[in-house]
Amino acid sequence: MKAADYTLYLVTDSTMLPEGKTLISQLAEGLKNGVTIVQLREKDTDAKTFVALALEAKKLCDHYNVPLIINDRVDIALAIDASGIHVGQDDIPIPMVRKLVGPEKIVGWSVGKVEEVDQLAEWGPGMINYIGVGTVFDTQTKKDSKKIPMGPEGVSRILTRLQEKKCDWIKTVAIGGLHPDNISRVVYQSQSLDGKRSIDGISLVSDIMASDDAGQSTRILREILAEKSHHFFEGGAADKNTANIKENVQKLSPLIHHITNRVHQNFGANVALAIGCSPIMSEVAAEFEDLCKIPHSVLLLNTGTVADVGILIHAVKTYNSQKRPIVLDPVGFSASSARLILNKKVLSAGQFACIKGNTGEIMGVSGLGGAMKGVDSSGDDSLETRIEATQLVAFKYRTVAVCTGEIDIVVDGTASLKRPLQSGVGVSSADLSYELIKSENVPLFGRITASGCSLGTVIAGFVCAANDESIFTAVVQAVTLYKLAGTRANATCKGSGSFLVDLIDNLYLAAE
Ligand code: 3NM
Repeated sequence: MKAADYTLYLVTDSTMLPEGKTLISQLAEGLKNGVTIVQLREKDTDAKTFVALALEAKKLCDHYNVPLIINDRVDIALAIDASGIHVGQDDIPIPMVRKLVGPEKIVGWSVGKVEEVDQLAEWGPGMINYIGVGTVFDTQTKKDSKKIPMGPEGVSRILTRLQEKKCDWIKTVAIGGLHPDNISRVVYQSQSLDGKRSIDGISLVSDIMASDDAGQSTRILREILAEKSHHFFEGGAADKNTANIKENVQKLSPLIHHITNRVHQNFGANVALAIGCSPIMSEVAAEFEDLCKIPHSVLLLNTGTVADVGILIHAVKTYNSQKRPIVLDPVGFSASSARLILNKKVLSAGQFACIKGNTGEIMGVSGLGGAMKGVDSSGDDSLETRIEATQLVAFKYRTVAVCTGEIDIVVDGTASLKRPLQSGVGVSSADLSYELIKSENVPLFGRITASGCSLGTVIAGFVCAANDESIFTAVVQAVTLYKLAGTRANATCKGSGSFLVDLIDNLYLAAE
């Protein structure tokens, strides 16, 4: 048999079949339409029925020259001469499995923690062929699972450790809650930090097994997996000329849907209007779909007021599904454990065109740690550390990351939007290009409310007036414009009150 192809790994489950379908009929549809490897996973079936099913499944898999892996039951795998065996952390230990099945069979292991990678590295080559990395998202399929969803960020952590431990013999599939609405970004975001490894495929159960049309579901999955790049916009908001972004803001008047804290709402609306955009403030989930379908709409998601996380996630999914851009401002990222949990859930829920924060927030999101005093940054990190953190955020979330401070840092993590399967993206986190925006120190920014949040408003307007390829330029231009307006307001104001008014005036004038 040819070397296993892990691109689309189907795990069976006979408890979720639609009426009129059998496990074998669903499997046949899957194989006919592009499933590349199959695992028979029957948790509550007696051995005799399992063997009968396995023999039928094997006949079908052999016909398509696709490997059949048996879950858990080494005896059945051997009895029917399956291609391999898959075991979890609580099953027969891997060295015993390998001893039982011999050197030729494929051995797979479920992995959810980096320490488990250390273990397989210790065993060395010849023990495990691939790992199922999960659970990525919540899944209805494995109801008894105690695993906390790791998100694409968790998958990337596993891939990074595989690289650090030089486990080049191990293939990887991501598993858990994978469906057409999230697979593209899971592949896009799941990368080792050295840029040399992505996942080798995706593994799923319900999307095919519970489908009324398993053939069509498989074809949709294969189409998504065949795409080579990830896109933030459908159709593009504007022409490709990056020199025209500011002009496009005026021309298109983007609708900036703010989900933001109360302190920011009024000021953010005024900033949006000053630069030629239309603001709307809404936390009403029922209208998100209508809002994101309005031409040139963009979502600014500011987690400053701890809102219902379900509403935030719904907003992210809705804007992602319509391929409309989202700017995320994870305010006070780790200021309290409630905020930390909420922000992590939001980060895991979707693809962001831009993630913007102050030093404390960006340090927190990057994983390098960061001191937060309330929602204000209280770290005194060096410029090098701040750049490293911003690069990590840009890389991990494949986004344009902004770290505000005396010198603002903007990093392009979109890496030409390339979305490789089975090979790395080709650039490491430390390779990502960045721009430093130096400006006069304006302490008055810190003496009015919501000045940082309102930079998010300007970024959202500019991102929306750009297109897939020019998000980085749009963000740099937005930050530059905001800082310029601040510097000018600082020169004319009498104190913090008139600074606020002069800032609006100068945004209006600079955006013209
Ligand atoms: N293993 P669905 S999650 C079989 O985390 C299995 O190791 C998991 O089902 C793991 O595609 C899972 O329907 C179920 O979400 C995946």
